[in-house]
Amino acid sequence: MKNTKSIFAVFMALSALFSVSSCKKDKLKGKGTVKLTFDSRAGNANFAYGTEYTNAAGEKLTFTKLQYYVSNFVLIKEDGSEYVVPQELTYRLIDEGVAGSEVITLPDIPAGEYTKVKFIVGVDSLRSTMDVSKRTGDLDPAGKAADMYWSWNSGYIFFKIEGTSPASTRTGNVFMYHIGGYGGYSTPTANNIRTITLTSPNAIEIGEGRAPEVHIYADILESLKTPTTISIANTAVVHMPMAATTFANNYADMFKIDHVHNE
Ligand SMILES: [Cu+2]
Repeated sequence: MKNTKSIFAVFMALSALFSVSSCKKDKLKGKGTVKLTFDSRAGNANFAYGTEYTNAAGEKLTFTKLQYYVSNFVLIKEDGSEYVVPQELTYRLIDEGVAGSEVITLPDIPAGEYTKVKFIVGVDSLRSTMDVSKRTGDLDPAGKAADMYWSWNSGYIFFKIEGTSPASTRTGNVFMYHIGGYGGYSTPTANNIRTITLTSPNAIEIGEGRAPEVHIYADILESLKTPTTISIANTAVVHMPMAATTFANNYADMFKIDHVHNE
């Protein structure tokens, strides 16, 4: 029995070696798909609704809502050359309450080894001001975006977190941070779009017959700190673009590529 097992183990190890070396010999060619997974985290822990965390201000808090927009993906190779993903494919609302919304599959990427992923948190001003017929799917204000749209100033909420905290002085101990503002209103206001460029720890190998997965960590607690520590006791509610800039600066550094599965 032991012998059979070890022979099997040797066989598995050998076949793994062979598949690795044959992969390396394969030239990346044609076009391929890449999958980006936005995995919500709370510091070093997994993020979940109903779990109690402590923010940088030392306050206990529990989340009931997490939704944010990502869009305008660009894939960058080592030499700096870029592949800009067709814009209309890129608008995605990541909703902790909707399983699968955190996985973004981008098709038809020219083959190659990519080392950076660039995107924005939010919806660019051009798309924000387009006719509603050009804002479908995750951007439909009468559909999926209904909860992420300020009808009073024609703009999307880019990032929304809500929950409860004993530190909140609001009724029901609630906190709610609704961050938006694309900077293009008739009266000047904040531009809270943030461009994020992530460097991958290993090359993302894209090509025909491959489907690499880029596993991105989104540290939600980071949106409440660095550069500015948010205290729920001081600020329990934000829902105006001007007041939201602090948060936008905070969420600008909440993402990182933790690892890549090259398959
Ligand atoms: Cu992974």
